[in-house]
Amino acid sequence: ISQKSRSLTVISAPFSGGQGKPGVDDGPQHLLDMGLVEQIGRLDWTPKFAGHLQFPAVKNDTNIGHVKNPRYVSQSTKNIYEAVKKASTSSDFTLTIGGDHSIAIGTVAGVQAAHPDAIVLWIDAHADLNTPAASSSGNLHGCPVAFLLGADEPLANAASKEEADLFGWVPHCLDDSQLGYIGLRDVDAFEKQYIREHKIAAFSMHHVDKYGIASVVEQAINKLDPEHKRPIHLSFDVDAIDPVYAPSTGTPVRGGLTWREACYLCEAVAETGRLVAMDLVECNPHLEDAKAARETIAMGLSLVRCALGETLL
Ligand code: 4U7
Ligand code: MN
Ligand code: MN
Ligand code: MN
Repeated sequence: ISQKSRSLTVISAPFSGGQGKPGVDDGPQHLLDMGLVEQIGRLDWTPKFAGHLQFPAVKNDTNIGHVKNPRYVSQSTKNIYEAVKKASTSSDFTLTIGGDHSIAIGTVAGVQAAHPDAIVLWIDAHADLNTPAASSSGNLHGCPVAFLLGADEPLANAASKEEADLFGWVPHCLDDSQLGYIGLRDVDAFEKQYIREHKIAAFSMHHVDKYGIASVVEQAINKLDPEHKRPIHLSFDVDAIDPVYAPSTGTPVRGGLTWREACYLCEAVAETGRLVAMDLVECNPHLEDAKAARETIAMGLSLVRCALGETLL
C-alpha cells in the first residue's frame, strides 16, 4: 500500500561558527556528493534541494565575555530560522544538514513556528543546554537548547544593551515538557542540575544499556506525548553515535550508540508517521582520515534514510 509521495525540503546549513574546528561547514557538500538527494528520492518522498544557505562574515566579531563569534552565530542562525520556517510551512518535511549544532537555534525555532506542538528529540552525547554564562568553552554549539527554552540571560560583559541582547530574537518556543534527550554521556554540571530541576526527559547511555534502545525510544515518546498525536522534530548530533562508527566529528565521546541502535532509533521515529523535521549535524569530514570521513558521512546518510522509512516494510 503506497502513500502519496510527500514533499521534503533539504536545507544546507554549512555553518561552523558555533565551535572552533574548521571543516564541519563541509559536511553538507559531502552528504550531497555521496548521494543524499538521490537516496531520498528513491524512498516515498519528493525531495527538493533548497541550496546552500550563505553566512556573510561579520566584521570585528570579538568575544563577548568568553562567548565566541556571538554576532556571527546570532545572525546566521536567524537566517536558518527564516529558511526553516518557510520550508516547514510549505512542505511536509524539512531536513536541515549542518554544520555544527548551533544551527538548531534556527531549525527548532523554525519548525516550532509551523508546528508549535511538535516535540523535539535531541540525540546527542551532550545536552547542549549551557547558557552562555554557564558554558566553560564559550562555544555556542553547546548552548542552543538554553536559548530555545529561554534559560539564557543577556550576555555578560557586553559593550551595549544591543550586544547583550544579541540572542533576544530567539523565540522561547520550547517548553521543558517538549524536549527529550537520548544518548547523553558528557553532560556538564550546570546542565545536569537544569535537567533535574526542570524534570526534562533525559535518557543517557546508561538507560540505553539498562533498558535497550527500543524501550528507551518508546519511553521518551510516551513521556513527551502520551497520546501519540504530536509532530516530532529529530535533532541528531552524529556524536551521539560511538566514534567507532562516526569518528569524524568535533567532540567525540566514547561509549555511544552502535550503528544499529542509531538506525533503530530513526526507524522507530519513522514508524510513528509523525516526523516532520530532522537535523543532521556535526559531521566534520576534515577530521580523522578520508576513510573515517566517508564512514561518518555514510552513517549520516543511513540515519536520514532510516528516519524517512527506508527499512520499514
Ligand atoms: B555539541 C560542551 F564543555 N558541553 O559546552 C560545551 F563539554 O553540539 C560540549 O553537542 C558541547 O557537539 C558540545 O562546550 C556541543 C563541553
Ligand atoms: Mn549537539
Ligand atoms: Mn554533541
Ligand atoms: Mn532568550
